[in-house]
Amino acid sequence: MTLLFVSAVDDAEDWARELAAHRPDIRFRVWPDVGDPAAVRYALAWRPPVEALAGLPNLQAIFSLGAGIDGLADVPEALPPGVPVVRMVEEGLSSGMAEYVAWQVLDWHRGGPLYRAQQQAGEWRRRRSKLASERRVGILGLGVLGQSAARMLRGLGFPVAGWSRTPKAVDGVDCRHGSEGLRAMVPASDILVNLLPLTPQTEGLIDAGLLAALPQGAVLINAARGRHVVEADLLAALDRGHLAGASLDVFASEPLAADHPFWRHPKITLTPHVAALTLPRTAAPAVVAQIARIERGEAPLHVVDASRGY
Ligand code: NDP
Ligand code: OXD
Repeated sequence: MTLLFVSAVDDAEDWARELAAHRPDIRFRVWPDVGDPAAVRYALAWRPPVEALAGLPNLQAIFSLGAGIDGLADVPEALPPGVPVVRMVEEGLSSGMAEYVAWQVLDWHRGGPLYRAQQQAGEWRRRRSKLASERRVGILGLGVLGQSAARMLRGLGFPVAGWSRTPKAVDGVDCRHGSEGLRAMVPASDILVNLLPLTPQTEGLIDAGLLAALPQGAVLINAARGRHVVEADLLAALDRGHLAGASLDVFASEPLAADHPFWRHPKITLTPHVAALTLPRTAAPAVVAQIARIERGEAPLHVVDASRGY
């Protein structure tokens, strides 16, 4: 049985080694070296070329190399009909994202950007800081990663609210859903964290209206997808002083163009789409567990629902 690896950006050697450690019987092939097309049962893919997954008569599942499925959804013509697409859910991604969100929330909460600027200027000035319990964090998206971040922030003492499409109950989190829930949560978020999937419903959600509804001096942390944010609206909200800052890990176009105003904006902290990386060491056991489910005749977990778009 063969697993076909199709990605120009992920490390095939790492994946081959980690998968072999758990399932030495799985033949690992890297596209375009497909071998016998009839032997290919699984694909592990990110942005596959249109022809990569065609002509594989026994393909049973396509595992996304990312938690987001835009790397597959953006190339629908490459996905053979009827084959389930499975999102990546694995410990490395969940804890990586919780760490990134906690890092950024704490940095803004404790005045990191201000003290770095003071250090540059050689200025000794002590500022009063709030307690974590006085800084409200709202999370857009209460899925696998949103809940992981929420747990970490609760552990640090922040009051946390979260927003999802359907109703949820998460211990210690003020759970909201639907448009009413969004209207209630945003004005009560001193720090707003975006962990939504990119769908037609969520694209451009973070626009001038939503940003204006945040409290004066709020901060935006976007670790989901760049196209959730209307970039010009974000710049305007920062420049007129309504927002104190933004941490951005993802951008409408990546890599970010060298002349993009985000690079040198004094109120923006920028990272190059590294909030959470799929790590072969922790992700390979997750893929192997999904394959074992399929082999037992069970449906894999975290299958993308095409009608919802995530
Ligand atoms: P999940 O599918 O587990 O969670 C998505 C959450 O968003 C769910 O709570 C869902 O609601 C909610 N949601 C979806 N659509 C809507 C909507 N229209 N209105 C309100 N809520 C909505 O995804 P993950 O948590 O695993 O991943 C989230 C995203 O994080 C990924 O799609 C990807 O874009 C991004 N990501 C970024 C990384 C980085 O390094 N920057 C790394 C990994 C992921 P419900 O619970 O009701 O279904
Ligand atoms: C992902 C990502 O979706 O890295 O996994 O953004």
